[in-house]
Amino acid sequence: MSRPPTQHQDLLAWVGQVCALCQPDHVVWCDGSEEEDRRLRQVMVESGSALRLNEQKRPNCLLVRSDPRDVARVEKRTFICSRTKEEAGPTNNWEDPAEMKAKMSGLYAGCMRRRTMYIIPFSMGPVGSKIARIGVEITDSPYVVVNMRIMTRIGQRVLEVLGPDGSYVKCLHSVGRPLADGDKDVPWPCNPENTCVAHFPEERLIMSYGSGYGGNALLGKKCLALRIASAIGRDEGWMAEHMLILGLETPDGKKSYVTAAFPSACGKTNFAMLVPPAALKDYKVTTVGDDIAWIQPGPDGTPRAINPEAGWFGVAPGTSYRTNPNAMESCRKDSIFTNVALTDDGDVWWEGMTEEPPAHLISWLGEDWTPGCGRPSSHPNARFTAPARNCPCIDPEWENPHGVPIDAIIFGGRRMNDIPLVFETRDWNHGTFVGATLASEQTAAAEGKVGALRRDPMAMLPFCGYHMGDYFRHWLEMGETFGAKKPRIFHVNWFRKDGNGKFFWPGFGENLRVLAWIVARCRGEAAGRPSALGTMPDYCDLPWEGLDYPEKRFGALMSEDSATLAEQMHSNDEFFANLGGKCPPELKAEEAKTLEQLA
Ligand code: TSX
Ligand code: MN
Repeated sequence: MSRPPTQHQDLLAWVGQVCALCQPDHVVWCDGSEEEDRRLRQVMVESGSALRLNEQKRPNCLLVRSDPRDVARVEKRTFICSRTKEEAGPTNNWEDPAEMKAKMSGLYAGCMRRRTMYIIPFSMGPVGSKIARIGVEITDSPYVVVNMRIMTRIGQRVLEVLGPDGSYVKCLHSVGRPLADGDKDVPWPCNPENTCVAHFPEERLIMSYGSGYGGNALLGKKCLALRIASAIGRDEGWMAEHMLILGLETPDGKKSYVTAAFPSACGKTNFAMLVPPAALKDYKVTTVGDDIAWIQPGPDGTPRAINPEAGWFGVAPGTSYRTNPNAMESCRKDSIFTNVALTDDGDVWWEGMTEEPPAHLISWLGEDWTPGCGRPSSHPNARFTAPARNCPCIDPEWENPHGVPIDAIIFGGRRMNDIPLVFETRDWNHGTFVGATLASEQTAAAEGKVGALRRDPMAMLPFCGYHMGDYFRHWLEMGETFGAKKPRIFHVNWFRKDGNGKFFWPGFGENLRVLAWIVARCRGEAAGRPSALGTMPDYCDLPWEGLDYPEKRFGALMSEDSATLAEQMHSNDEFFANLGGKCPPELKAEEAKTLEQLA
């Protein structure tokens, strides 16, 4: 083992225990240097785990193909191991912490034999920020190290902030594929039969085994920054949310920041990096984050948000220069591509990247691919890992250690039939109710029926580290903490369809018109009309320069059908009842108030 670069006794003791348990051949403390990154990329290329892409077309980029059985987060094998089942709540898998640790220790025993163990100190949030948190991930996957280097801040500078006795989250990860003497390794080692991702919120500990993919393996993201951080936030009076953060500068030079939570497949990264339409180019959109927001009250109560991450781990299919040029530029260099297709000239391609597919590709499975062959070239959950600093619209304040002030929180869903383009909620409690009842129509048949409404409160269903009822209670309490400075809460729906099955709203850059109204409302500069759902813009309240959108069509897009919406309200009852006694009565009261308005 190289000499430990820290005096932190608790960390050294934990590393010692993990070494004894996992029995790696080598131990490397990651310093975060470029030299280390080059070396690890070389290791992956030489072992056949990664391909170097064309240096002219994609400088400093790798292509990795996972085992086809290891392509997504494993929700069924994700556990919240709080002391009691009651604390984890009915929407999480729970296992007794002692039993889970015993089970995982059995799996970890000797699992790193003939492998190298990497110790990655990382900061979620700008290094040294009071809002940031430190984690240390121990892993046997070089893929995890090179990804963590993009997605978080890693290395020696983090150990310096941690000092001899700072607190940190222990993150243990193994691909779960021990090698016996003489065994040849595979390009993507994993263990799908025994995959398990366990969280111990009381101990601030994460244990992950068997998967090398995304949220199962890059433990700073969903595991630390959402599941563990949500529990820390509850205890300490702040919020860890599954939200993008963006800045809007209006033509008068004023700047506002908003956060937004959307369930999957609603184009969250696209919205975070929205490009205003040409006729409205005096508006400027900048990005602070595309996935996670940590929001804390500043000294005067103002909610201030940081992005705990340092990169985008974005879904590649569907991303193009038309849908998201900023994401395309972000992954032009210094990026890692997972499960996308390889072009004949050493570049990448995925479904939706260009209108015309190349005549020949090597698919994510490593097989020859041609346009008519009937299989997708990339896995639908294929990803790019790209540094946020590469993003042309990155916000100048994105690394401000104090965060950015938040004026509005936006919830959104994919709702074909019932919900208007935008409304402002009545107040914080009503906004919490709207977030708590967030739902979206399914686009993939992976789980359940396409088109079915899937509930995803605050887009946090798979990411809340404790009881969802307690989480709603925490939201209501945060309203009091923020007091007069509390953000306004809005709901948007880009996906309503007309009688002909056509999308009412052009979406993408045109969403700026909605964002402009939201920000103007926060500044007291925009009118609105009361409705059953909240406050809505009239046609004349949105900027229409450069878009020929008929006023009548807008009327239909904004219409509310009382009967349909009332039925929707009643379908909340079952969900709330599922939370046992823990659904705050305030939320039921908001439902009753809305029903009254609809009557
Ligand atoms: O990301 C999307 N956004 C947000 C952009 C800032 N998508 C992509 C689907 C989610 C993964 C959208 N799709 C949006 C949207 O606002 N709206 C739609 C629906 C839509 C799709 C195509 C067209 C219009 C609307 N029109 C044409 O393709 C010409
Ligand atoms: Mn996400």
